[in-house]
Amino acid sequence: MERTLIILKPDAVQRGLIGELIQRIERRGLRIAGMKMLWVTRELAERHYGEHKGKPFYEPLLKFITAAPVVALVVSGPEAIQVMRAMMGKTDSKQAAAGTIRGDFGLSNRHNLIHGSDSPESATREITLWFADKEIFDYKTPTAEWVDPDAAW
Ligand code: D4T
Repeated sequence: MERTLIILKPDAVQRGLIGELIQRIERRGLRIAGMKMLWVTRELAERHYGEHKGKPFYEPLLKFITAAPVVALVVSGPEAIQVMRAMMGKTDSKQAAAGTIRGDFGLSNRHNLIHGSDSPESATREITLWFADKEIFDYKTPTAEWVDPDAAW
């Protein structure tokens, strides 16, 4: 079982896509283990996107992610990191395949609707950065074993 940090970015919230995007996550069979709305501070944005400091898109990216509220989720499930990355599509929404979240709703590299951790190491770091332990819930759902009988739900 894997956990990943998902952020519905300010463009998704502004465009009224919170429900649509969460519905896709639930329909896939993944479990929402934590969820909250927050207005990202400059400090949190800098810590989250630290690896991009110095790149030309860094300042515009920080300005964007702090411009309006976001919805942050911890999503769990078998291979949740890769499953979510595939559902999101390529970073540049113009290149993202139809059927993916970015490919269905986006046209921008920066305003690309959703963030998902890209590795187990990133997921651990990002979940710790965005969520307190008590905000993450470990619970069972009766349908999980019908979604994937081989997973350690
Ligand atoms: P995130 O981290 O938001 O899920 O995006 P990705 O994992 O898909 O992409 P990334 O880390 O390479 O980029 C982080 C963030 O920066 C924005 N960005 C990226 C941008 O505005 N211009 C660019 O040229 C690139 C490469 C989009 C996502």
